[in-house]
Amino acid sequence: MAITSNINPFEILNRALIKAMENIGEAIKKREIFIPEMMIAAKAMNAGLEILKPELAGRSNDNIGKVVIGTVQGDLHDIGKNLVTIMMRGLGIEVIDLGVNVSPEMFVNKAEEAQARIVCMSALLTTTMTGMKEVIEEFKRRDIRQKYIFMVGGSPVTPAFAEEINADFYTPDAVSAAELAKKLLI
Ligand code: B1M
Repeated sequence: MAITSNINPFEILNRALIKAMENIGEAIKKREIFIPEMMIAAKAMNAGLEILKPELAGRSNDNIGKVVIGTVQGDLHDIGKNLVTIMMRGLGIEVIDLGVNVSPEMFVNKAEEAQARIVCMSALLTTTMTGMKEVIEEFKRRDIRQKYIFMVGGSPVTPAFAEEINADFYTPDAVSAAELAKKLLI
């Protein structure tokens, strides 16, 4: 309905879908809703994203480079990561999406297998964001840290945290992540 009414897709995303998730976050804090409701909301959000996907992303046929992306170990939040993936693909970046709860070993193995240039990590929990450091440490242990550019994001992540864990770039949202990745790849 909003799409056929020609409402800007980014307005639909920011003012309806993301705003709704913020409300859900507030409601759970106040104990007005519980985990099952939060799961229903997340399902609805991912379904909404699927519908909005063609409107949000451009339709580039270029293939400007490879990125692997995942939500770090112990973390099941995938909506932000999915949004980053949609935006990057729209800009002609080949994105290998490793899903959620991705171990450091999996990040390394998949990045090497794909010969990716950028490793993107997402975390939504203060308890799991430290997993980003473990991923970078695993690349260092295998002596391949310098081959890759590390980008991090997710609501608890900050530029200071990115610097502390030796990531290369922090971006606050999916659009800036995709635009930066494009700049880095071309
Ligand atoms: Co969870 N959860 N959750 N949850 N959940 C939060 C994050 C929370 C803030 C809610 C709250 O208490 N107010 C809180 C975290 C508190 C904290 O750590 N500080 C929380 C908690 C506590 C939990 C559990 C521990 C609850 C429990 O079981 N007791 C549990 C943990 C499970 C686990 O992961 N092990 C849990 C579970 C869940 C569900 C499974 C029910 C569900 C997720 C389902 C799914 O993702 N498929 C869920 C949801 C939906 C949320 C909220 C409501 C919404 C998250 C979301 O999708 N937002 C969230 C409250 C909130 O955020 N206000 C909450 C929309 C999305 C577009 O935003 O992911 O931030 P976001 O992505 C943004 C940017 O951050 C950025 O781009 C996007 C915008 O363009 N971005 C990147 C993200 N990744 C990036 C990577 C980049 C660059 C930018 O570069 C690589």
